[in-house]
Amino acid sequence: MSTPDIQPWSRIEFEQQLRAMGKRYHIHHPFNLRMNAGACSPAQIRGWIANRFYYQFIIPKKDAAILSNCDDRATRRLWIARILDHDGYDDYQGDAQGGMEAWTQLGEAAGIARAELWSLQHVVPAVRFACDAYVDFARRSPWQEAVCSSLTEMFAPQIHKDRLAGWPSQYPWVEEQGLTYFRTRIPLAQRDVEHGLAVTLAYFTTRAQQEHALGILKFKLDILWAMLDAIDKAYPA
Ligand code: AHQ
Repeated sequence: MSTPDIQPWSRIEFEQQLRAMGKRYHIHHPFNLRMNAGACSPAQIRGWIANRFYYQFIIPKKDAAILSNCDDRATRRLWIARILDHDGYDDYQGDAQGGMEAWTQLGEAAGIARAELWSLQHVVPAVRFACDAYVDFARRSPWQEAVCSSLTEMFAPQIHKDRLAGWPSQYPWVEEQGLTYFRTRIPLAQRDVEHGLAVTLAYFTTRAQQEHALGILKFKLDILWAMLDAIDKAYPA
């Protein structure tokens, strides 16, 4: 007897299911909880900045992989903004400097020189593997699946707001202008999630496809979680 076709979730239910995955977001990781409580040492903050730089470093490659797989011009016209947001555009000054430049300023504000950060010398193996797995997923997956994996940013505004609220008093030794990245990322994340959700809710339509989308999001949540596992182990004090 064939299994009864399970009804697909409505778009509202599907979005609720996606958002319920937030319980696995790395905002709940012990390292992030300690960071948010002001309990990280300067070495742990610097280690986190230097390792998370590699994630920022691969994002443009990940997004270029999605573009290279995408045959829909309207999507590419929107998606290309993500690369410019990170690599910069026009005169590369002010907000046009790009997220990687802002993250470099975060490093300098915490005492990590530009050349040291960009050397990637501090990136621990498991962070590199997790980030490279994200790029590889984007290269080999249908572009809509890779778009779905970016939806971990549904939960990102809060994690940036926590840093903006906490770091000035918890980590006063990090110069204030270093926090620019967190401030500028919030509206960009909200814009990107709006587009990513529209693609995801429209593409995954059967119940099996919707469950597959949850699995894709779990994969990406695990990437973020594994990065903090590795950073936590590499910087115990
Ligand atoms: O700074 C982040 C960023 O630019 C992105 C792009 C997006 C993607 O395409 O997967 N995800 C993401 C995230 C950024 N910051 C992370 C953080 O904790 O600061 C969160 C991360 C995400 O939630 O996926």
